[in-house]
Amino acid sequence: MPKIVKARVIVTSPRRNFVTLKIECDDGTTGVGDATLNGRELAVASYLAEHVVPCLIGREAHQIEDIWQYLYKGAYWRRGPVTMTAIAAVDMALWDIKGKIAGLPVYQLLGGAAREGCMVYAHANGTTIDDTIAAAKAAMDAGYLAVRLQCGVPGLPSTYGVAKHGERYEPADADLPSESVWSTSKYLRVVPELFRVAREELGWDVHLLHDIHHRLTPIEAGRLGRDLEPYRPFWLEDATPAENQDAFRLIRQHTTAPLAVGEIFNSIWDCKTLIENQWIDYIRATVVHAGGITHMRRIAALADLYQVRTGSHGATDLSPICMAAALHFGLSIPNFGIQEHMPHTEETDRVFPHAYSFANGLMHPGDKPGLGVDIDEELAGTHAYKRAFLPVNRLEDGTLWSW
Ligand code: GCO
Ligand code: MG
Repeated sequence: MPKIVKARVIVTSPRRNFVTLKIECDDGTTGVGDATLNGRELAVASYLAEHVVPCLIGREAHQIEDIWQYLYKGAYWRRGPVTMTAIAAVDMALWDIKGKIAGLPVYQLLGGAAREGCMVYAHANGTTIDDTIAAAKAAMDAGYLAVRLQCGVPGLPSTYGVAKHGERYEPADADLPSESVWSTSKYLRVVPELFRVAREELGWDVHLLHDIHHRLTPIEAGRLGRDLEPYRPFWLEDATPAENQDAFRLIRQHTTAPLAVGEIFNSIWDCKTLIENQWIDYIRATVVHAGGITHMRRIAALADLYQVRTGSHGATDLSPICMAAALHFGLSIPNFGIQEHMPHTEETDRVFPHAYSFANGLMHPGDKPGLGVDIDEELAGTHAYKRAFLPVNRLEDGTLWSW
């Protein structure tokens, strides 16, 4: 039985910050786990280094469940994004090790492939509706079967989902949080028009998604859902904040547009009421922020009882290690729905060489033993950490709003 002899935390910044846990066993096997929490990276790095790594040394690497329970129950302070991201990193690294020792890709250990690949959705962001449609066409030409549409809101200087200087979108861009301006009434006017034009220009064979990023009240979300129903959206994401899970009951009463939520959830308790009441259709929790593969399988199993499918978060602030883990997970569960895919920068891909691939709208984790992803530590060492924050959002009168 391999014993853990070393574990270290690697912080690197190939165009954006990533935190990685690397675990090493006495037989020389190593495993990697993503521990990145965008804008709060060093909190997880220090939680791991000071409070987790010392507890791992000497443990049997194969005892994934016991180690998970030890870190969860043993901390006394359960849940929360920092704790659950740290546990996720350990969990991913241990599945990676188990796969390498077994000589099998992780999805085989999870029950084998339940489908040919994981359908992924691309991002189409544009300042205008026309730009957004052009970006969606490019994604469809590249083979994507599903596309998320976000466009600028006339009258607002910047919009969620739309990069300022034509760069790839995924902010964490300033030494202190930058500020955006928001108007719900202006936003609610443009989105139905975006979807109307999209169906006209893109046809009906492509799945169209939209992310509201927690900015509406439940009744506003119900109205938007109704307005979009004729265009058959695949989902409306994060319609309203979900700390109060009951908020989704109200949205459900007003629209049949499918609802997705959960990219900021970190445990099964965050989604229990939503799932059991069938107030959502897709659960967006993901491996890195929700306790790893072990806990995500528990969430998926609960969701499956209620015909809720997965639609895991997969923005570029989640490292390629999380992407690999999400694909092994998604390939093996019965109720996979869709997976978000934003390609990483070349710099990031070089630091994290990986076996997963994209073809014909689907992604596959590859057949390398373990997760099929690694970290090039030497290269990682050349990209120094730089503090970066997510933006904050204010209404036009200065009121702080959800970003
Ligand atoms: C998404 C998300 C991201 C998040 C980001 C935060 O749907 O991809 O909403 O864009 O804002 O991952 O770190
Ligand atoms: Mg989102």
